[in-house]
Amino acid sequence: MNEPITLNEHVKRSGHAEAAELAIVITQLAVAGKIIARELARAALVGQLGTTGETNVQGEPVKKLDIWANDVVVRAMEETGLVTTLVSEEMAEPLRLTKTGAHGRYVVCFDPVDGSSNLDVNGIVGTIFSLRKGRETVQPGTAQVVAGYIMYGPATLLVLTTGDGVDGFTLGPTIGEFVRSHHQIRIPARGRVYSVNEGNSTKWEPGVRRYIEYLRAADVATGRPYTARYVGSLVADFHRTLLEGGVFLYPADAMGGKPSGKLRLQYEAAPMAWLVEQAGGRATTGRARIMTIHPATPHQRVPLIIGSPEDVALAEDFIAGRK
Ligand code: AFP
Repeated sequence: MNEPITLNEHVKRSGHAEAAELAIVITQLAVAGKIIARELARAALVGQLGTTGETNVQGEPVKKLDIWANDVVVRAMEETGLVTTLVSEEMAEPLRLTKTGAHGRYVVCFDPVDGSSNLDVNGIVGTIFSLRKGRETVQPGTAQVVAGYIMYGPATLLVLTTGDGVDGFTLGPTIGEFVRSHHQIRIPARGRVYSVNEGNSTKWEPGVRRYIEYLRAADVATGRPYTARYVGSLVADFHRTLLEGGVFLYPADAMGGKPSGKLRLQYEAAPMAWLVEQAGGRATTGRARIMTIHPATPHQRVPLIIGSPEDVALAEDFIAGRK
């Protein structure tokens, strides 16, 4: 059993130079997470499921809860007085927060309800967030000062890094506080699970196809075949990979359609990349480290291979033709 410590206290004690400011922003993100968790639990009863009939900047159908949750996070960030700019999956253009004034120091990139295709089937979804300094709306993963996600599952769990390892905080439903439940998470060096949308396998490049075939082949000495797990919600698939090891892939669609994969660099791939690296893992496009990619546009997509260091290295070997 870990020492019972709240999220707020954990961040304040972190020794980070900007701990007091970061605690304000993270606490407000946590407040947004509590409000979203409550709404998810009752959405079917209050007519909040289903789509609005519109499509977002990615050309995907917009769910009612996507828009509602986006607004919750925007208002929570406005209240901090510290955030200059917001980049969200649900907003075509970055939003400048005019109320912030001279104290504004951070850009927040976020996906309010990631995995929203799971909403109508009561599946796990999450909120992903990432803080960078200044006002610039395109910055590499190495510029992050906070990255994390809130996972709305059987329990609501907030997982966070400020550059000093990865910690998880479970929302105590009766006390209404995020309390540290996972201290200094480390990803296993190697896992036994692979996670990928195999429905896309005919579109993958040959190296990715050969890698997945390798994982499926039986070989006791190397712990194969691996088991497959795929939720279709990055937060859920990443969280399992972080705790149990293995590899998650959303590769490029080499045959057209999605040459950069599907996932968004600034508010999906980069925050997960920093988290996994802080836990001892790796994140790559297959050819380049995710953390050092400079986005050309706020909503840029990127192929993602992420997880246990030995599994990700092997995937890179297959893609480079070394295996
Ligand atoms: P949605 O928010 O549209 O459900 O997309 C979720 C997501 O961005 C990410 O959370 C998943 O890992 C990935 O897409 C799943 O994509 P596929 O449905 O193409 O497998």
